[in-house]
Amino acid sequence: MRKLLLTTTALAFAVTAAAPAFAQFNDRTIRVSNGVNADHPVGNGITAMQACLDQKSGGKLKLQAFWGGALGGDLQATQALRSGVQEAVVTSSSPLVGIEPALGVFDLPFLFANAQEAYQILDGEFGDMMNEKLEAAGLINLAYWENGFRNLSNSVRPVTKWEDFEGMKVRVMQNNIFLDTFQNLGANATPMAFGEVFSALETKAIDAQENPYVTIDTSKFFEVQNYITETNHAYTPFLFLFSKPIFDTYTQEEQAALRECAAVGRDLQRSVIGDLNKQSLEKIKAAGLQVNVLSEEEQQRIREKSMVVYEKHKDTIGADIVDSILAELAEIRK
Ligand code: TK8
Repeated sequence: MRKLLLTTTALAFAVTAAAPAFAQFNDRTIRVSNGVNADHPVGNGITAMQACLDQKSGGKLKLQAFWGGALGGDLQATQALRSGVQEAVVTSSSPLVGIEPALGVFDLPFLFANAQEAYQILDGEFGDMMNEKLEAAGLINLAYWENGFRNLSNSVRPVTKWEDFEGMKVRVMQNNIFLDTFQNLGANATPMAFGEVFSALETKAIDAQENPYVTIDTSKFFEVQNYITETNHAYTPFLFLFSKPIFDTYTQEEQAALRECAAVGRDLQRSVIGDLNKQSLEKIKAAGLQVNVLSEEEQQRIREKSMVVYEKHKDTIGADIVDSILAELAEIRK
């Protein structure tokens, strides 16, 4: 009897060991869209994430990236995820405040002083809490990638103090906090989807827009602008969102691989974006644009003038959310 049991166990082990490798993975094509172009640092992240998925799934989980808003803008693509007709999108948080108002906290002007603060908040309990809210809206945030600190470009005049914004037609993301931040500075702020920005700048329908240097470079905005002002007025995260209706049909192993590899892509993207922003700024200067860096005093003036936006939007975002992130930042800065 004992011999029979040993033989059976050995046989069971042999069968398991011989089971096809990656049996818990299915051949899947994962469409992931973004509004920026493939030469943006998001492209670096996608490449690193795919290499990780190849190793974990034996090549069964394949990312199919769509660039330049080919599958629609941030909000449109995100809605497609919620209805289960698209797998993933790398989107800014800002256009999604209609889905989850708490995301607006990231749009408060001058909230983060540097990227390290942002990473600590996003990758910690605060980011997890936000992810729970997103999951309740049918969205799995696999990781916080980096859009980055936003700077102004315009075609009409140098901006070296907030009064220079007076009457300037500035495109902002579809988000009332950004709208109020620029209206409060005297600008004529216009909410607009990212995909419409280049042609609006080119036709002078708008004078200005604001984005990180890598975006001003890779989306070619610098080709139709004359002035840059380094304002660092807000840090926007990218969300690597996955459709919850689709994610729930994946095996535990597939879900774990996607989460782990999105974090690998995040870390790679964050590690290169600093240098790529510097390279983009050099390219923008070489193209002949005049670059102004706001003085510390002027940044402080704009920061103080913008604080009214916190009060105006605190309740819409959630007073507990705003108080919590400000308390965490105060702790980090001690
Ligand atoms: C790209 C956008 C962009 C954002 C904006 O899809 O809309 O200005 O900064 O990166 O998400």
